[in-house]
Amino acid sequence: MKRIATIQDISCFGKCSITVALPVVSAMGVECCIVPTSILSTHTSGFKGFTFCDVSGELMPIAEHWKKENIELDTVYTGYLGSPEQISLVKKFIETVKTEKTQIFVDPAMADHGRMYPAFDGDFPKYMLELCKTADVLCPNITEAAFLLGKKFLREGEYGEDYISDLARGLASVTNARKIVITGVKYGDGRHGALAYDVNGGEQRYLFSEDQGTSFHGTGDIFSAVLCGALTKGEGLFDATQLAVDFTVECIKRTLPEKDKYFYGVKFEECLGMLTK
Ligand code: PXL
Repeated sequence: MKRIATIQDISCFGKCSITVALPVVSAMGVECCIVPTSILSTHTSGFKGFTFCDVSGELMPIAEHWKKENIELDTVYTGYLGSPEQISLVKKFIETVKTEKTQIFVDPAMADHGRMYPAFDGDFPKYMLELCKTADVLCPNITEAAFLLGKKFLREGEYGEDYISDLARGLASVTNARKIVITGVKYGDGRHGALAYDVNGGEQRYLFSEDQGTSFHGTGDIFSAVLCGALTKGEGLFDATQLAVDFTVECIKRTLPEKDKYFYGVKFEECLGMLTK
């Protein structure tokens, strides 16, 4: 069995980060070790007065213990991190636990729809970029890719294929990542998907499904978890990306009839069967 360690927050309510990574990765038949960085009462988008408890002081003791026990990881997968200090601890964690065969997968979860998430300021991308530099695989949405590169964010309707592929190429030039997937790509023609760029192979492909005309919180985390699980299992970049696109769209479709009730996160639970196959 392959093994992933995922480092993210636990949002007790809200279906994102660890509470989706663990079931998704497990459903794919990959062992998932969880390393929580913070515990929040809810995620930070759409809720007021959420609690936040930083537990990242445990990161290095966990890493040191795993190293002593020779626990080997196929992939380290990072998602939402609560502060620049947590980012720097995560870098140390990775240095401690990684071996030659460990793949580093970074989802720089920090922004969407042209805006930073509420807990972050405009300096945050510069810290996140430092973590991205340690990655083999990067999976930002369009906003995150633009902010990491200090480029102007363009909305759907304002950008074309050149803008998206320039983001991917830009990230390849400022990091060592060899696989770059940019999510949330829409051209206003009924398609919604991602650009996958295989840097070493010099090939990029757009992988699409049908746009459902709305967005839900947590779908970026679901997309990353599927992509990370599939790549860890040895799936090729383009097939892995297509699976992540299809699964995410399926989750959105399931949730649409109760759109307002589930604004905080999609009904991914009802779709997990698609991943166990
Ligand atoms: O889905 C990304 C995410 C994860 N964790 C927390 C968040 C968010 C996005 O807002 O607030 C705590």
